[in-house]
Amino acid sequence: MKLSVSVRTAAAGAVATATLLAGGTASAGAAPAPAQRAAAAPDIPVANVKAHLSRLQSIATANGGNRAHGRPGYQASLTYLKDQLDAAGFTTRVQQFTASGRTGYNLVADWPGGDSEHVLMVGAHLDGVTSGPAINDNGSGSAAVLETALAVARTGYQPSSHLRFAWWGAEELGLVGSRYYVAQLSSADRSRIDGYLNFDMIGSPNPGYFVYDDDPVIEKTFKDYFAGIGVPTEIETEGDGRSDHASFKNAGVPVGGLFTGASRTKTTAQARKWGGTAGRAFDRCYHSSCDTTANIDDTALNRNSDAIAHTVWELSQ
Ligand code: DTR
Ligand code: ZN
Ligand code: ZN
Repeated sequence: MKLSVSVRTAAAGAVATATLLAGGTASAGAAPAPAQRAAAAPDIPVANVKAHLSRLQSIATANGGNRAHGRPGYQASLTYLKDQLDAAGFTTRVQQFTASGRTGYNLVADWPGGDSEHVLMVGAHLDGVTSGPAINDNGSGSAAVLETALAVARTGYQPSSHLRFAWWGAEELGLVGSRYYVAQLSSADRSRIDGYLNFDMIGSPNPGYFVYDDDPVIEKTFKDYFAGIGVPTEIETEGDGRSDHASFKNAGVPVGGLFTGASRTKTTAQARKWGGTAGRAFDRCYHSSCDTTANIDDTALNRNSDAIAHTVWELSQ
């Protein structure tokens, strides 16, 4: 499956429509279709994303202090998201699996409509470690993906691609939930997935702005967004194989994603371009009990949430 992009410019002005073509090839010499103005993604209210994080924090507090695989806090987190998605009109399903002797769950939410032969998937792992509420890792990605899905519903967005959102269980045990999901797909269903976008730690308190360097079309879409808001980015080099995009990449699906950093230390050069504190980890609370709602940089969460929406709209038109 190869992603390719055809960019058409409208006769009236340089409005380019980026169309994600998966596998298809435009027939040579065909008259360009009339350009349509690309629908612009809505702003994602960071207050809404933070409200989801507060709920996830409360869920952890009420369930032994964590949202880990096989624990009550994970189930309660999944129920919170599923209720929101059901109310917004998504078709949701909970996929069950076993890991380390405990039952795990993936939450998959399809937005009705779009071409079922061309699916764009957007995901984040919903589980955390047992040591704390896991708000940056990975409440941040889960909440931003949820709010992007809710924005699709709020705006009544009807893209040409079919949109599928997913929240994975047991990522911290070794990408178990996403591996299970991919393994359960028929080869036909796997080939219908044009791309998978992964968001795992996107609100780190001493943030960097990293873009996965996997599929070039997806990477460019993210990098162009950040360039458009004047934020320099770097290629993500730490995460290969360390989050759920690997489950899809290993199956030949084009992948991409964003990351704001974990336990590695921000350099002086990085602090110069991004601000924050050189010589300090991007997230000092990575996998620790202090990964709470206080462990989030609102600007990074806001920028990445808007980048997610922009890229979903851009790649699904
Ligand atoms: N979020 C971490 C996995 C991880 C560590 N570095 C990266 C870089 C890019 C994506 C993910 C990661 C975890 O779930 O433990
Ligand atoms: Zn983790
Ligand atoms: Zn993570």
